[in-house]
Amino acid sequence: MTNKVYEQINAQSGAGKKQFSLLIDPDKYSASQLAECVALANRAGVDYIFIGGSLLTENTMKSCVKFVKDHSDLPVIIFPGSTLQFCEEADAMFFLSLISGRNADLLIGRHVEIAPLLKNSSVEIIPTGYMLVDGGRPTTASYISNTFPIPADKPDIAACTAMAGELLGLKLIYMDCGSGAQKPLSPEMIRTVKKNINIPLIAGGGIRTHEQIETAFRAGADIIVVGNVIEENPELLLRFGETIQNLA
Ligand code: 1GP
Repeated sequence: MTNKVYEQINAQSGAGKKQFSLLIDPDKYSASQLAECVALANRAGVDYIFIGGSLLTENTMKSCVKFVKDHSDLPVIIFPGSTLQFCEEADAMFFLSLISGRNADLLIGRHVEIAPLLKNSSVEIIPTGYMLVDGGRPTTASYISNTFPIPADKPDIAACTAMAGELLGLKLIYMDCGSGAQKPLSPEMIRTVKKNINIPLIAGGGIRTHEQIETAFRAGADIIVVGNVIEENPELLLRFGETIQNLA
């Protein structure tokens, strides 16, 4: 197993590069929409393509990963809603531990079940502390994970959780309001977490405008993730890409 993808994330974050990620939920894209979206991602300066979803019903994970790999040179990282979403075609997978919750299954249980398969795979495994933050309404992620998100106005809880994740040896923190959140992470939440950790910070959930992207980066996010809004309007990728280039 190589560490290529993580090394890229870590080096870019260390250099202060604002990184941009597109999240593709395979259930939400027809074949033609996927083709359009991947072509736009290639042109928009997207850095990574995350693929996965809190609940997939169509069994299209593998074909989606394969399609993206065949049509883009961007690193493809599985962002798994469940261990069923693992597939060998990806470059890397976030090995998520849901550290904002107290559901033992999502902290360590599922990991035990899939560990032997991952050990024998060539997919790069990135140990990631996943933190759900309240984004104004229950999301599929909070419902399916059966966990309470961190309250949006408690940055100190988020910071202590992220610090614990780092001390446990996790390599990344992914802080997320969940797909389709009403409100994205507050700048204060991002700033407080970032100030207290020395590992890259991914921020996502409910980001819909270039102003929100700018705010998240200025607060200290190393990578921002957009999903939902791109399903509705793929052309926005180009607009967002421009915003991010102008911030650099
Ligand atoms: C969700 O962070 C991602 O896990 C992206 O959220 O779909 O709301 O952009 P959106």
